[in-house]
Amino acid sequence: MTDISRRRFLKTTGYTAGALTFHTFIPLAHGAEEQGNGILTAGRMGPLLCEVKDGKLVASKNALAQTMPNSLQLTGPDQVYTKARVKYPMVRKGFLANPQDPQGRRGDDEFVRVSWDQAYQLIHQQHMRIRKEYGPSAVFAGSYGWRSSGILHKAQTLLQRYMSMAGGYSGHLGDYSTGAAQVIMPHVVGSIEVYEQQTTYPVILESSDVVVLWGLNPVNTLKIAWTSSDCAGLEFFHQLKQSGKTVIIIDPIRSETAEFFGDNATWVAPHPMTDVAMMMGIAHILIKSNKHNKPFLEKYTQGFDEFEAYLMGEEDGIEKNAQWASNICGLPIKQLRLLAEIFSENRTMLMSGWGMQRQQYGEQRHWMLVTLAAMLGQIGLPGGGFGLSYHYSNGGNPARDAGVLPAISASLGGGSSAGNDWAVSGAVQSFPVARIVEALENPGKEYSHNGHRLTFPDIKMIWWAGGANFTHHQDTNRLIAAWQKPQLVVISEPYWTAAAKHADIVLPITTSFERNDLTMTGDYSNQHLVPMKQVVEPQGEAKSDFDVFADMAELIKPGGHEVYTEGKTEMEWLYEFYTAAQKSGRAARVPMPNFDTFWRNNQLIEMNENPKSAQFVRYADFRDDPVVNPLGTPSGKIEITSKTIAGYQLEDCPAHPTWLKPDEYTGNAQADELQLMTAHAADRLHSQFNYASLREQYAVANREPIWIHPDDAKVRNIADGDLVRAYNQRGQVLVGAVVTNRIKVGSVCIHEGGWPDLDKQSGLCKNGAANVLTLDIPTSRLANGCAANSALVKIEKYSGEPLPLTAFDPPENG
Ligand SMILES: Nc1nc2c(c(=O)[nH]1)N[C@H]1C(S)=C(S)[C@@H](COP(=O)(O)OP(=O)(O)OC[C@H]3O[C@@H](n4cnc5c(=O)[nH]c(N)nc54)[C@H](O)[C@@H]3O)O[C@H]1N2
Ligand SMILES: Nc1nc2c(c(=O)[nH]1)N[C@H]1C(S)=C(S)[C@@H](COP(=O)(O)OP(=O)(O)OC[C@H]3O[C@@H](n4cnc5c(=O)[nH]c(N)nc54)[C@H](O)[C@@H]3O)O[C@H]1N2
Ligand SMILES: [Mo]
Repeated sequence: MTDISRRRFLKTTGYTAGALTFHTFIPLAHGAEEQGNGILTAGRMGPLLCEVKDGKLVASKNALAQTMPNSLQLTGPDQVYTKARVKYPMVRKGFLANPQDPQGRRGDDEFVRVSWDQAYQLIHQQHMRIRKEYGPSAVFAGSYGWRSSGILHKAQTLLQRYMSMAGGYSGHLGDYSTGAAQVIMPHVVGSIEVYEQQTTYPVILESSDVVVLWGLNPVNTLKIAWTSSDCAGLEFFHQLKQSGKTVIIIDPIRSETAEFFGDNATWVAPHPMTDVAMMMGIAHILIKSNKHNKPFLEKYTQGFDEFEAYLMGEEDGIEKNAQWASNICGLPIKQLRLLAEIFSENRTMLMSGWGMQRQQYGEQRHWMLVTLAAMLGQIGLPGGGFGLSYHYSNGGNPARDAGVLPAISASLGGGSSAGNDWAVSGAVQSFPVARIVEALENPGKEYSHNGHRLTFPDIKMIWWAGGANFTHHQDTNRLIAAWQKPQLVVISEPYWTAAAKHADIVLPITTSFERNDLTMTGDYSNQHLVPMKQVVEPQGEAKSDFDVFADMAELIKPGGHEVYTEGKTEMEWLYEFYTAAQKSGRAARVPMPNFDTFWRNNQLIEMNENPKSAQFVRYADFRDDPVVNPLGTPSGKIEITSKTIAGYQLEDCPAHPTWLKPDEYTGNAQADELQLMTAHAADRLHSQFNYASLREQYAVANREPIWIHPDDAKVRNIADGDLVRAYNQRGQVLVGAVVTNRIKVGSVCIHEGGWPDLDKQSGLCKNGAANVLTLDIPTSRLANGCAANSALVKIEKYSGEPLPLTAFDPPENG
């Protein structure tokens, strides 16, 4: 594991200095003949074939040929038929009794079934009252989350479209995924980096000697994509394994990816939250051995000298040498030396995930990673440099020449808009998404964000559609307290999530299997256009978000329904979107049948390969001529020191990459405290499918698993399979012990996404939701990103009452 040696590197990875392996990436097959076997639709996990018997969905599976299995593709029937479905509109009893001045507490009250009309009227009256009394900024419709795939049934956009019609709303900035990276990267390299086409997978297979997976678990995270997966990323990692290239995995957890690579990769396990120190140690070694690329730094970067002075201790008297780094990250000096040597002597691609920037001072991670890559001098060369999206939405799959679908827009009249959901907003005011509880607690408070002074709105109403904020947000107990403040909370959901159970009004929404839609696959590749066909009838009284908000629009003003829908039915919208794609397809020479034929065919359309796109190398233009092709930074170069950030004068984000000691990490833990990691799970998409039968494969003692190192388990007398209580000053959860060498000693992991299920008496979470324990702080006042992976916990064998799990039970009468 951590104890790597030169010999082991050579032996296990077939590494020979300067060796080149040539591989051509083979695109996946169409799988067209299989499509006869079922109804074709799609989800985040890719195009799906659905088997229906007697009007019931009995199985879902991959519709594209694939080498790597994807468990999430099997969840179709569970998604439709789980007992956790919301069947009818429901209202909290204390709210229904007096909507203007509700009694009882959200989360503790009973629910009462009402008709759709009653629910609509209740929401409309209170919404209009609140809007009139407090203005549009009092209505929060940011509604972050991973609603289902599709270009019409986009929950947030549809909510915001309705709210725009009603006169505006408060929205959000950024996301939970890359909150820190997407704000710091524009200062450093002039673009957000995290959602952009990477140097392609074929180029990596052709040209990289060494591939470093720095906090990257693609075997899990490539099971899904934001649009719908084109499934090329998993295939790429399969081929990378076959290629015999040197693969180094830097992660406190021996992840599913590390298991998959087995002897074909080397696992290096630093302490969590210490990568910046580790990278600085490597940087120091490079300078001392004169292996940093001075001509590159001179020509393409700004402010290396200041950084070097800091590294050498001229700023603070502390030299960031290998010994210093080793003390912090827990890796032997000789390993840091070996990494410095391997990185600098070979064509090396530093691929990085995002878990390590979802931490306090998360901005520093990728800033330092880019700095290290700049010192290696390979940015812009085929197969070298760094990449921040290889593990996400198939970021290295080459772009196709495609007919591209537009999508419904949040603004009226515009009809449709292509592009990024996160950016769409008719918001009158917005705040960084992960600061929601801080906002609820502090209406009107000023705070700084990316150099600006902003003010939190005074939120009186929340409508959430398409997100699971009770699982995704940190410090659940603090959230529950703040959640009592608004006068009205509405949740649109297919399922009785914890957020639904803490709402005033819950509306039953269809799953993607119960409505018609369209999607592209591949956020960057646009590889396929897929019909998302309705597979079964809606369950209970479920309606689509589109129908719900169209109905609500009619109450704003007579004729509002027509305005909202622009007079088009579901199928008429799809026809229009498809026709627009057909038009752009014509320009790209993609043959596309007319809509009726396409819809009847029950087949996806594969877009044309483009040999030039397949050879895309990120930053090649910049490297070629930095004067003609400057970066979008003030200097046009890579900013290792940023005058802009220096000007913000932030203690928690200084002018160049800096090692900042986190509040809660192994370096300041008490003897009995452990670092909590909350990685993304293999068999879930966040909280989605926690109710599914896949859970039987990972739950331990019917709770979320907690990974514990044998040494940490032994001193606490915990055995594999035991029920364990994990706790800190913020809360406590019941989890099942997985005692394993696959995690760094001193750390534990509870995967994010378990549904909160708090026991009414003790407050103990019976399902083991990680965020009951996490810290709700901003990464820094530069980005205000989510810092979920920053928490210390204690654990003990559980000896109390065995509490029954109720996470997936609907409320009574539900
Ligand atoms: N501790 C910790 N916390 C984290 C993270 C972490 O690493 N650690 N990661 C963070 C990250 S990166 C993210 S992106 C967030 C994810 O947070 P979310 O995106 O909020 O998580 P999901 O569970 O995917 O929630 C989607 C919700 O939408 C509902 N839904 C699906 N389709 C529809 C639809 O058509 N209409 C409506 N109305 N609802 C629908 C689903 O039932 C589900 O409840 O979590 C964040 N939280
Ligand atoms: N199956 C599945 N796929 C998903 C998701 C899902 O929930 N399930 N979520 C999707 C979403 S919204 C997102 S944002 C992405 C998330 O993608 P990421 O943010 O990259 O995923 P994580 O699992 O949080 O972290 C990746 C790896 O980083 C490691 N890590 C954590 N802290 C540190 C650290 O301090 N140092 C180092 N070196 N490594 C560390 C973790 O152990 C983990 O193996 O995944 C997407 N894909
Ligand atoms: Mo995310």
